This record gives sequence, C-alpha cells and structure tokens, in this order.
Amino acid sequence: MSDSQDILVPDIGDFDSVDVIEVLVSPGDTVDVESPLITLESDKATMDVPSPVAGTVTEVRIAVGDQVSQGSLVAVVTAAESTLEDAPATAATPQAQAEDGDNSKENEGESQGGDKKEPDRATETPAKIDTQLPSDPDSPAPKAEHPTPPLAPRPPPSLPPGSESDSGPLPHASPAIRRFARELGADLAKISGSGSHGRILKEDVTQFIKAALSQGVRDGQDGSGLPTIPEVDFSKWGPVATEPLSRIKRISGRHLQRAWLNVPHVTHHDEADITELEAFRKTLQSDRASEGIRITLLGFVIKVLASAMKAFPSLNASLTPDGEHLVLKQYFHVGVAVDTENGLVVPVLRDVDRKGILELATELSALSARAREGKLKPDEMQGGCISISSLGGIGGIGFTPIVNAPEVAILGVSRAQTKPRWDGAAFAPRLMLPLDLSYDHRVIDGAEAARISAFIAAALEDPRRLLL
Ligand code: CAO
Repeated sequence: MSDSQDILVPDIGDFDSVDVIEVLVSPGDTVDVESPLITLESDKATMDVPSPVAGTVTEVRIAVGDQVSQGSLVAVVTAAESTLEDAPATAATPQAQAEDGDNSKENEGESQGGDKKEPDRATETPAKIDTQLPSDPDSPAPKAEHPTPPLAPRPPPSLPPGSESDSGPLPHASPAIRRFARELGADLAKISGSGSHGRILKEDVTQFIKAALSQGVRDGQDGSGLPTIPEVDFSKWGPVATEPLSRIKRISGRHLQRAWLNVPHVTHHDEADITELEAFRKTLQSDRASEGIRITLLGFVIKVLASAMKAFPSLNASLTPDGEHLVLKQYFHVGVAVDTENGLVVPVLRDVDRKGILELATELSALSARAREGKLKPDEMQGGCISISSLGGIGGIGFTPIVNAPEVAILGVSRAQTKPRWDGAAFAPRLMLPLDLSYDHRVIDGAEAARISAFIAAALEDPRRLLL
C-alpha cells in the first residue's frame, strides 16, 4: 500500500519569504529519503529541502522564483509504505550527514528538526542549510561510519566548462558542493557521486578537477586552453645557440598573438594603378630635392587612408570590450609600422586629415628615424585609429597583416610592379601597387571591405579625388 504525503517547507530558522532558486524534481521522479527537492536561497544562506520519504513525486507545487516560508507546500510524494516509518529518523540522523560529506555548518538546520513529530499527511524534514558559502567544502568532513566506496571509473573528463550542463537529470549534491563545483567550473553532470544514493561529495569534485587538469597537461594544453607547441631538444640534430628575444619583440609578440587570437581576421587583396601618382611623386620629389624632403609613396597612402576613414566611419572605430558597441572616433591618427633593428614599432601620425603630403612626408621621416634610434616616447606610439604596414621598399606581392587591436583594420602595402593592364583596346604597361586590407570581421563586412579597398585604389589611381 502507498500513501500521498504533502511535503512542506520545514523550519528554516529566522528565514521568511525565501526565494526558490532550483526545483530539483518533476512529477514522476522517484526520490529517496534525503533527496533534495528544491533549493532555497536567502541573502544569508542557501538550503536544500530534502524529501523525508522515499517514493514518487506526484505533484510539484512550487516553481523557481517563488518565495516560500515554513509550511509552504513543496510537492506531493506518494511514498511506499515501507519507507513511512523510517523516514523521519533517517532524514535527521548524524550518520546520514557524515556520509554526505557535508560539514557540520552545512547541517546546522538539522538539529532543529530531528525530534519533530511527523504530521499526519504533511511531512517536514529539516532543510540542509549552507551558511558558509564557498569555503565550506574545505573544512574537513566528519568521518563516515562506513568507508567511502572507491570512485567508479569514469571517462576522461574534458577541461571543466564554466557551468553545469543544462539538460539531463539534476545531479545529487548538497548546496555547498554545488557551489564548490560552480566555483571551480566543474560540471556536476559529469561527476559520479561516491556518497550515499550517488550523492556527489567534495572529494568527487576535487578528483574530477585533478583528472581534468592532468588530462589537459597530457594533451599539451596550457592555461589558455590552447594546445601548446611541444618542447623540442634541437641540439639532438646539430649545434644550436639560444639568445633572448629583444624587449620590443617580446612585447610586440604578446600583442600580436593577442590580436591574432581575438580578432576574426579577413584580408582583402586589391591593387591600384599608381602610374600617374608615381609620376607626380617623382616631380614633387625633384622639385623639393634641395629642401632635403624625401617624398615616398607612403605619404599619399596615409592621405588616402584618412579620406577612406571619413567615407567609411567603421574603419575608424573600435569595439567596446563587451563587443556590444562601436566607438566611432572623430579624429584621424594613423600608425605606421616601422622596421627597426630591435623589432617592429608603430609610431602614430596625428590628425593626418589636416596635413598635406609634404608635412606628412617630413613627419614620417622624422618619426621613422627616431624609431630606428630607439628614441620614440611611449605617447608617440599611442592613440592610433588604424595602421599601415608598408613593405614596398623591401619587396613582396602581398601579405596578410595582423590588425593592431583594438583598431579594426590595417592596410598592407607591397612593392609596386609594372604590369600589363588591359585598357579596353590593348595591354598597356602600368605601375600596380598591391594592397592588402586586413579587418576585424565583427566590425567590417566583406562587402564593405571590398568597397573600402576599391575606394582606396581609386583615390590612389587618380589623386585628384583627394581634393573632393
Ligand atoms: N613600391 C615600390 N617602391 C616603394 C614602395 C612600394 N610600395 N614603397 C617604398 N618604395 C620605395 C621608396 O620610394 C624608396 O625608394 P628610393 O630609395 O628610390 O627613394 C624605397 O622604396 C625605400 O622606401 P622606405 O621604406 O625607406 O620609405 P617608405 O616611406 O616607403 O617607408 C617605413 C617607411 C618606415 C614604413 C619603412 O622604411 C619600413 O620600416 N617598412 C617596414 C614596415 C614593416 O616592418 N612592416 C611589417 C610589419 S609586421 O611585421
């Protein structure tokens, strides 16, 4: 024979109108004595309300977000007759607490209900209160009367994810253990409990974390979760020398790796016919030869880029750290990558939209000279809105520059080459400049990048467009 029992919220001390944060059972579930039914959370403590009887849940009368007090109806459980007599004693025995691996603080609430007489139909079992939140599980657990059974073999765990799995039956664990697991990022659904009725104990969680960490090391992962490059003894195959990286390389290396890993990069390749521009540059250069100004193509590229930033505001933007907003800059500062003996530095030319080609050429020469002498001040390398990396003086037909985050784009320039170009009637020799625009795809779409690139190429082909 079986009997339906109303399960009420027991005496929960001074707490009143406490939030229900978890409902751990559904109608049809089978519960054991001590199985947690719901979890309550006040501003001072969390507590499980366990079932005082074993049986089948026929009704759940509470939902997450409800507020309850002593005597509120939690659920109706149809109890097997054999469990009825045992129920109150089992629920409150100290041995049951010890087996659960819970510490004494967590079970403070139990003493209040141990002697409680079981009501006729409404059954109360003391709530399991967790007042010492995260640190509780670190306290030594009372010794269990029976030795803890060995952990069941379990599949090798992956690195612990940040939260518990959303699906599947809820794991059997006390509030303190849930909290402990949550803090360590351990998914309780992946942990086998070695306590009574499969309850997850603190040791189970620590074992899981240890196994996950050692598995990670075996798989060659570091703290970032990325596979590491295995260490190799190169001297096995011939003589080697090891020397430290320059300070600049160490700093820029970290920055580049961070940008490479964080920014979804795409590089758009294009080329600009700079035949006319180059003729103009040469004229300008010979006109100004006596002044000692060195006018290279880069001054024009900077100027064109400023126009592109005005025409396409997303090019002159940065994402907020939460990735939810764009910061649109109203100023136009351009960083230029300079190759130095010690590594890459990126001085910034400010307000390039307001400067002419000659002024930009003069400033660029001065900045790159100071960069190579190691004389740049930190603030001369800050505040850039976009960067240019020009390898044109060295060579190459194209490359994929890394966006200098939090900027959202970088323009790569390779060596101009004379190529045959179809003019509609015949092939004509034209000086073609390769352009590589790498961009943050979270901010700039591919179509927009193609338009930006076409804008830059068109402006370089016909410098009169700069006047528009
Ligand atoms: N195509 C053909 N010729 C080019 C050119 C191009 N795209 N760009 C420059 N040149 C020519 C210049 O006109 C100059 O010719 P002359 O010697 O006849 O005057 C010559 O190549 C050398 O130019 P430059 O490199 O000294 O000057 P610049 O203004 O073009 O560039 C600077 C200045 C500082 C950007 C450059 O010297 C530099 O350091 N580039 C390296 C950038 C870099 O390392 N990028 C990689 C970053 S990621 O690791």
